[in-house]
Amino acid sequence: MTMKIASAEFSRGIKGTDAILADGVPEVAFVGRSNVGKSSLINSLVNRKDLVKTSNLPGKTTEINFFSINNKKCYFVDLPGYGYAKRSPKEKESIEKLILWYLMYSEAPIAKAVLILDVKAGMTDFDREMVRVLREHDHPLVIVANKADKLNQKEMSAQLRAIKEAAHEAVVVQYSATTATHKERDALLRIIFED
Ligand SMILES: Nc1nc2c(ncn2[C@@H]2O[C@H](COP(=O)(O)OP(=O)(O)O)[C@@H](O)[C@H]2O)c(=O)[nH]1
Ligand SMILES: [Mg+2]
Repeated sequence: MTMKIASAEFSRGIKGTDAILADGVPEVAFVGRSNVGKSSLINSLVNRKDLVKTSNLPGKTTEINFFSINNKKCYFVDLPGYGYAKRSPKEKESIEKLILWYLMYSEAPIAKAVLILDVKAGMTDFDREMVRVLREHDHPLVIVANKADKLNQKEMSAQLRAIKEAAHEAVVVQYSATTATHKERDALLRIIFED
């Protein structure tokens, strides 16, 4: 698959079955709790400030948003963020259901699932559930421990160890969507696009 990202554009937002899922384009799925920096991470990877809307008001997106990378060499798929405290229980449930539907039943050709965490907060219960579901459905997983700029090296290694253990030794990469250099970004892209 692609590694150098030459173009990125919004394709479509979906709330359930849609023809885009069957067009044969491999998908890189970005999942994570609301406010962990998922949108910022995608913007950092495609080297754009505002491809994906970021906000200090978390939890606004309730659709699965598809972004075409290099004219449909692959899609970056931005899933709605879960765990936003101010949502009603009913809204929370419908978002979790949408995410689980996409990962379990949509038959999307998921080449890689990128689980984003706030490294300071670590793994939540639904993050653990995500890891379990991704494993069960053989979706290759990489965990991005984002907001690495917030911890010193000692705190970082303790958090990374705890995350790795909770995620049954999954691949965990530390990252900062705010401060990543081009070199760090390319290193993460290489991991995302490797088989
Ligand atoms: N310090 C720091 N803040 C970040 C980082 N990534 C995102 N943020 C901030 O976290 C907040 C939520 O980011 P956003 O990308 O909208 O999160 P999303 O809800 O997961 O899509 C925003 O205020 C971002 O500026 C990071 O790596 N370091
Ligand atoms: Mg977002």
